[in-house]
Amino acid sequence: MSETILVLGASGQIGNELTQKLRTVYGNNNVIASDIREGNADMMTSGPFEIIDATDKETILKMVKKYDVTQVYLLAAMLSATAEKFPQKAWDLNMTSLLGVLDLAKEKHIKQVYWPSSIAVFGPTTPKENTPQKTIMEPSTVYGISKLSGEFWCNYYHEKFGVDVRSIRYPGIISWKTKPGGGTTDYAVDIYFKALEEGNYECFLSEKTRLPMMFMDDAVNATIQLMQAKPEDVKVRTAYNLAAIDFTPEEIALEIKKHLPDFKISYKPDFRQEIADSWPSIIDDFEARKDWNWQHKFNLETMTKEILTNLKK
Ligand code: AKB
Repeated sequence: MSETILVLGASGQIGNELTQKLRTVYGNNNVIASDIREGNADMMTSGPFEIIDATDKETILKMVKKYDVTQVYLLAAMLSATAEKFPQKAWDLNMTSLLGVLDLAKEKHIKQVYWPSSIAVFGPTTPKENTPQKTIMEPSTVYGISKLSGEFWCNYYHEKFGVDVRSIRYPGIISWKTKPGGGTTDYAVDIYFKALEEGNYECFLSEKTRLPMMFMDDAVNATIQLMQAKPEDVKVRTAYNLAAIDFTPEEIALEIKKHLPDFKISYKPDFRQEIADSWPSIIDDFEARKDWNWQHKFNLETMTKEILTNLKK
């Protein structure tokens, strides 16, 4: 498949690993990484890199023309916890960047767009378990409001202008190569680092808070699989529910203890508890599995082993 891809927000948690994978799939020179700040040495040297503000449509267009870009992956966003502190900035970043890229597709400068949504589109009135694709959606966070609005903008551009935009409602994504920043599910990444570095972790969520989660490798594979699916198979043009695992802080701590028996966890819930309490615990992703054959590979046990083995190196 010959594509030239521009990744906006390539230095972030998902952007970093997605860019590396896209480079192995499509060729290093066919994947242009970009961010508002410089990336790590590997990203800057393994292929083209440009400094781009994702809200600056004119610069994005210049880069699209410079490299003959066919696809844009827009990963720049402000996550749930930070967005509660800077609501206006979060809305501006999350919405302006999306509308700019959708316009470039509408104007036929690019052929395909990927934009991530999140489980944050759901709210306290949503059924918590086996949350279906279509259900009550009344988000109570700024981030969730921006993601739900974004989903409907994607659907609108698809219906009205034939824009080929695809999206996934990511659960909490767990990685060891790049840390997330400003999210509510970040504890499930921090806990591994702290377990190895300090032998203990103070969790900002309570022990019984169950949330939907996924290992980074699964998230990256799902994203590329959705983008490679035949257009007629992509039946959901808001964003797909996507699930892999779900666990509580207590359960992840028990799993870590199997490798590090002295590890200790304590709990001090803060403002992020209310955000977590408003989200589902277990997602039903029937449509993604049916429409484009989604299957996850990692469970809590295999993910923990993989992360701790790599972090110990
Ligand atoms: C967050 O916690 O804000 C994100 C998300 C679930 O979208 N990881």
